Amino acid sequence: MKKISRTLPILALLGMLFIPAHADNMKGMAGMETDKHTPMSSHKGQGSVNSIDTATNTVNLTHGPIKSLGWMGMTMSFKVKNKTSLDRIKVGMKVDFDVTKEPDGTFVITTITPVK
Ligand SMILES: [Cu+2]
Repeated sequence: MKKISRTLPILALLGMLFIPAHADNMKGMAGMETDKHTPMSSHKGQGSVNSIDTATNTVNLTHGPIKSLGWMGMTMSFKVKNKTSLDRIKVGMKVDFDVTKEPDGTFVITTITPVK
């Protein structure tokens, strides 16, 4: 019994450390963070392409941290504003992209290009 009562609090603590990290980050993505004052500002990111959906103009990226947005690196999907920029990229490519926050709070890629 002694052993259990010592281990459980440690497990609970570990859970608290690991679970909220990504949840907090996704809150920022949903537009609940602080950059309301600069809604159309552009942020530069870099990542690799996991999938491209030309029917919905959506691209799934694993991107690195974007400091100007307070984002950690993660895998997520973005709408791409300029259809034709999807013609230049392929699954597996490393890409540079610009992302802006729309008035409705969603994040949209304006330009996406292969890393030179
Ligand atoms: Cu993200």
